[in-house]
Amino acid sequence: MTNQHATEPTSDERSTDTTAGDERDPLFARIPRRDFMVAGAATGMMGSLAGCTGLLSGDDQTSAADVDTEVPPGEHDDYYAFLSGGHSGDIRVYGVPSMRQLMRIPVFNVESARGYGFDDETHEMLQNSGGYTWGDTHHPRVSQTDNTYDGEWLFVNDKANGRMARIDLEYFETDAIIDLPNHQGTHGACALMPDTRLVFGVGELRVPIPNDGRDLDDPSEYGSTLSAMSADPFDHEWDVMVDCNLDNGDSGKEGEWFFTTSYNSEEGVTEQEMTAADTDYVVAFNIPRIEDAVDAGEYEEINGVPVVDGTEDSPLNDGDEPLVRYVDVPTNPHGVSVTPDGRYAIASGKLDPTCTVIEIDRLNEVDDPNDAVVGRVNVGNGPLHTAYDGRGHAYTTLFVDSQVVKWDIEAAVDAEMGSEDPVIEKHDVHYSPGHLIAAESYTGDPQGDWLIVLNKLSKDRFLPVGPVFPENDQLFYIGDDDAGMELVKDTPAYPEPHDASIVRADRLDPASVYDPDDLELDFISPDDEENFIERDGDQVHIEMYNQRNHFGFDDITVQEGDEVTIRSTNIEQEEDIIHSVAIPQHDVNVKLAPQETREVTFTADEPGVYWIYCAYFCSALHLEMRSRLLVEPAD
Ligand code: RUQ
Ligand code: CUA
Ligand code: CA
Repeated sequence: MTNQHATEPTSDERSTDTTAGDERDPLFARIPRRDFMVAGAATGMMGSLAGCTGLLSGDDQTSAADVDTEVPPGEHDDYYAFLSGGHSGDIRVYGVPSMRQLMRIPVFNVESARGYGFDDETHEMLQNSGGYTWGDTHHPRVSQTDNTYDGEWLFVNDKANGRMARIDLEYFETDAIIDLPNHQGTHGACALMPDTRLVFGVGELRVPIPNDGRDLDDPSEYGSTLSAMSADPFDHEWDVMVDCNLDNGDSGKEGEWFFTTSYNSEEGVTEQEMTAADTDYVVAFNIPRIEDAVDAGEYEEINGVPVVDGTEDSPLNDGDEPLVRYVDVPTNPHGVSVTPDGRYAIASGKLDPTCTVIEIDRLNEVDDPNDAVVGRVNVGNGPLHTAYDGRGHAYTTLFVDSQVVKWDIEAAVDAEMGSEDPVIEKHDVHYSPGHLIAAESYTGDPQGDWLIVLNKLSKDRFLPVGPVFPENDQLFYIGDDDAGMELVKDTPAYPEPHDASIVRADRLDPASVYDPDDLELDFISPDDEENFIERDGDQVHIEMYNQRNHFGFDDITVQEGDEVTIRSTNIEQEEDIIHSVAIPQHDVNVKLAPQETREVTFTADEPGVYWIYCAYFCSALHLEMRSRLLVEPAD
């Protein structure tokens, strides 16, 4: 419809660029798109042949074989990585460095292996948050205490429907979802550091607020909001509204500032309009001041949410203590992340080859927020996201160049604006990386050993599987600054992971069996008199336990048209023995981990015999673990 932006490759260009890894000479295929000036032509070429266009000489390159990513049978990984599943709507749990996928946690999707969305509780949770059958998870963030992962919660956004979800990391299950009524598309997600006092969802798409039919074709009246939730209980507290759009977000480390990018300062609705200006914003929200405004009643209630006016012309932004500050940064910035020491917020330029460094303390000192910009480093084409190793280095993905660039943060502050000098090394990735994440990069103390780069394309990397390719999540070892970044693993991933959080394994303490006290429903033990079938009109209530190798009842007889509720408990004490209650042709699929109780309600609308079976292979007599639902015809 509109012209391709100059810095975005057309699909033809991109395919030329990314076939460079095959038998064609990678050097010459890639050279026009590569930035060798940093390294000087000679080292650049050598580096490129080794897959690395860094300042390091070829001799210093260690091969991947020097880094041990093998986790032998029977041994555990050092880290958990939580990857968002994108439009799969889930979270994937990997072990690092093995990159073995350990588990998936359904969030916004209905998922049959875990019975998620089938039992009454999870079904109602999805229904009560909009009733959608899918979501688009991008940014999984683990709760922190004192800027360190505490292993309690994981929060993630739904870019599709404007929601935020909370995952309980004791049970690795989604336990709450909030529908954010003033959002159409929640993109960024992050908690307020250092202690996860609030959780933020960043509203990306500008709409009329409230979006009730007013101002349909008057985009100047549209806005977007930053939504704040309390972590526990997980409740929506307030929104703050801006005129521009909001994109990614990250928190300062001191509980004061929260940062988002905005790529649509133009308030446009077409690609051309949204890329018209030379600069857009990093939007800096002063959280204590916004909370004071809420406490003082300086808000309008919209869709039941207190909405504070943080627009550029808001009276609340006049004077010495503005609620929201708008810092100009080059064209259509994307990621923003705060350095581990809490000093700087770094925004990636996306359509501009630079990352902008904002000194956070200065936001309270300067009259013009642009005076808080203390550095701008030329990193390469299409910078999207930045991660940290805790040794003063930043790692930024270059979507267009298909590289990761490592650079020195303080050198960027010392260098002239726009300089390439702070760049230390560039390494090819395969291909078109979005996010990257280093171990504990979002905390005050990154571990500095592993880095995962989440590539959008995986041309030529894996056996062909038809026209939909897997993503490629590439693992790098970054623990040796002399050797440079080392690519050690390609990991195919079902579409489409976006961001991730990597957490040291010893910070989590998941349960292997449910504690019945934590359940929503009362646990049923086999000795209880409660193992019963009860009828009230056409409502049948069944309480039963499961254990190897039988259900609480050998058969259950109901009448055609009855509404049947089965509350079922897995009374096994032994870990890893899962049972389920599956009923053919009734869409019943409840999964029960040891000591778990769930309930499911359905209508027995067709007379006949229906075998109730257990879908998890739980014992040698798993196939014999069954019961009959007998539906008698109505007369
Ligand atoms: S942002 S497109 Cu994480 Cu790069 Cu969602
Ligand atoms: Cu229980 Cu199979
Ligand atoms: Ca723009």
